[in-house]
Amino acid sequence: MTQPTIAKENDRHFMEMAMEMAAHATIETSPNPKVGCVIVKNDVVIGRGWTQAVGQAHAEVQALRDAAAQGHDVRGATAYVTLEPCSHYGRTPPCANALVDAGIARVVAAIEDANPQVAGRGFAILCAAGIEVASASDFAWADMVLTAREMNVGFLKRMETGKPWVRMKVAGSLDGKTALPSGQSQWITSSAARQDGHVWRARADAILTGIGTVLADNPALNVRGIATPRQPKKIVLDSHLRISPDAKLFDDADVLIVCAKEDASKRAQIEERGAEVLCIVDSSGRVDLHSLMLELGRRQLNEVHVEAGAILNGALVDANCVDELLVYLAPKLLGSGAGLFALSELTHVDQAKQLMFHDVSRVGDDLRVLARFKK
Ligand code: AOF
Ligand code: ZN
Repeated sequence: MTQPTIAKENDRHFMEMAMEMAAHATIETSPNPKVGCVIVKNDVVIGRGWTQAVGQAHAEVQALRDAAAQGHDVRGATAYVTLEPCSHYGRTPPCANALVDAGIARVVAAIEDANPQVAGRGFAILCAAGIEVASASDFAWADMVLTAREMNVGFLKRMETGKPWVRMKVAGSLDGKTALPSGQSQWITSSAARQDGHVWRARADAILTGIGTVLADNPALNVRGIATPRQPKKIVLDSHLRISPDAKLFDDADVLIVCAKEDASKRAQIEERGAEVLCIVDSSGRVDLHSLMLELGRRQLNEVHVEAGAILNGALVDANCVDELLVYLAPKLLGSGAGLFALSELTHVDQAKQLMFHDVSRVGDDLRVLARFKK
């Protein structure tokens, strides 16, 4: 790679614009990453683009088309992209070739694409064609690297580990209770916080829950009250296939029931409702959570949103299957009642699961905390 280590005067500004372009990409790009691109000539932006719905144009191609549609000549221009241009024939042809063919002279990309089919090959194609290439790390733009990674936290985790990014939503009183001992839980957090929860459901590729929650609440488990171009997949962990075929969640979208024990007649009833049944069992006869996550990764789910009860929450956290907690806390005390996580008992405080606060904000009357597990 030709490696200029000093950024040009407006490089940061134009990369920030490329980041803004990426923010226009919708969840319909999934499983593809959200990418933004601006093409700049003589310090003037002549093309803008962002990743379209899966199977359609990538950001670079959109930006080249935008420049062409306005009659601009992109030869000799610089392309700023939030991710390394792709090098492979996937659902669409390689963006690196499109940039070369268009006569782009310089490419500044925020980060390398962790997709093993790309992983540096996009940069190599550009360099081989004599294009000057730089990445945010060449310029020591640590903040840009973080922002670019954050945009595609699920895609990058899946590419790096084969598993989706798992975000677990919990809501409770300030003393960490989700329900009274009677089971009553409606409502502890405010409607603003519950609505905010739908925004997080909407950005996920799947919503995952346990059979306990389905039997207790009969949730629809879909996105409501906000516009979304598609509903996430619904996944229920139901070891013994106890779900009723009349459960509300079968009414729409794509449903996957994960069990640990075959039951042909129950399977047939569930399949009759248009859902899929998958048996993934571990050596102790329970759903194998790690194999499940790998399976969800194989199915190209980037982000999984968990909304479950304390038992499944605890099992997923104990198995280190969770990346992030999304916690809503109401300014109330309930005293006794169910907690947020049924974790295995520790013998020493040093064994506590370690997290870092990623974001803390107020939503309506409640507090919203995003905390990430330390790896
Ligand atoms: C880019 N620009 O805007 C995006 C990229 O099946 P395809 O052809 O759509 O390729 C998908 C892969 O392309 C995806 O896994 C990721 O590696 C890359 N995404 N690349 O140059 C873009 N969205
Ligand atoms: Zn591409």
